[in-house]
Amino acid sequence: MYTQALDVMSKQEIAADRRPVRSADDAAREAAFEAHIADGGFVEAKDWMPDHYRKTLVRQISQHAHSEIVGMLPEGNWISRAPTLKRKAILLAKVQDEGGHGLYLYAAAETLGTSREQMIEALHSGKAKYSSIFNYPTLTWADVGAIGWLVDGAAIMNQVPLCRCSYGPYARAMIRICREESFHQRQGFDSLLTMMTQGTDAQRAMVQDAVDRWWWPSIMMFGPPDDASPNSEQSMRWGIKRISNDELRQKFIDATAEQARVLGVALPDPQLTWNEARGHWDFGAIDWDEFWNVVNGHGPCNRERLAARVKAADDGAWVREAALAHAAKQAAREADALRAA
Ligand code: BYC
Repeated sequence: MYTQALDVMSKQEIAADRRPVRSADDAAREAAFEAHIADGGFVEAKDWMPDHYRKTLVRQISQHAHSEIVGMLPEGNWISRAPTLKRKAILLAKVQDEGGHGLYLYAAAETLGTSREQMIEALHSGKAKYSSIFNYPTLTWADVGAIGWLVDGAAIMNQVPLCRCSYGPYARAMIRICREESFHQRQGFDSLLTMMTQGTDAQRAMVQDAVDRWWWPSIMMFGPPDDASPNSEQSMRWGIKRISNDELRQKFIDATAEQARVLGVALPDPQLTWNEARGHWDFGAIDWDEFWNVVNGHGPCNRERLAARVKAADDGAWVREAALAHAAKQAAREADALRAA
């Protein structure tokens, strides 16, 4: 049996995991696994895999699932206040999509031997992380557009390479998710463009204010710089991550700087300039203290977000209990019918 541990490995465990393997059989399996991955091969749920590969995937996929579910909250806050029926229908569909993404991802993580309950418990107890970005508040309607444009835009940049992740169930979930994320990004851009081109001065100022607040947190979504990213080297070697945090961040900034021009908004970075020699946009220093502060639970909305998830789980407990009782009754009835036949 594989271990079902959800916890991130401690440094000692990781070191232990990398000690010379115990038996010749294990060594051969590990070598075959590494060669299969190096050859571009995929891994399926029933295949043998090193324990650390399994744990890394459970960590990343469950955190990704939590991000989708917690990510419903900032935008959900605006469903009842959307300015038109069209925008309300779009927002409802988007938030519902995020819930669906969470479910695909929890299901993908379950194929690795962890349970939904374990993952939810890790989120509620604060043991598991979720994306830093969802700990910022949505103060105006323009924040909904800015989330679509910037947050979903960053998410797509990060998630398209995950469609080629070496773990098959995660890669397949990501293909479907990315299709929907691209609609999410476009609706955000469209909403902001409408306000910028057809709106009032006050609406244009509201868009600029939202962009000012979401820009830096969005580029932090890609995670710490490569030289401060403890998981990257191994995850890249195992084909879990295909492109590094910094490379993805640069690709996102390059694409977004051009889109900002079309929108007519300024990105809040005086050092953002096109570098002809590099063929990329240069950008200013990221405030990594702010990032770690938010990741470690001290962002503007961390408490509120977690409390909302815990309350939703508590409020929904009776539904889960009723569904289980109903399923047990039905199973008993079917067993009786079988015995009688
Ligand atoms: N926020 O070694 P690193 C969405 C943690 S949902 C919080 O580089 P890794 C959407 C990291 O977990 C988008 N924590 O890690 C939904 C690690 O801590 P642990 C969510 C972060 O895993 C609704 C430590 O920092 N996307 O789009 O190699 C509405 C060191 O980092 C963050 C995903 O989850 C962060 N931003 O790389 C709208 C994508 N960044 O776990 C939109 C899948 C880093 O060692 N995940 N940390 O304690 C990934 O691609 C990778 O996990 C990351 C980090 C690039 C995020």
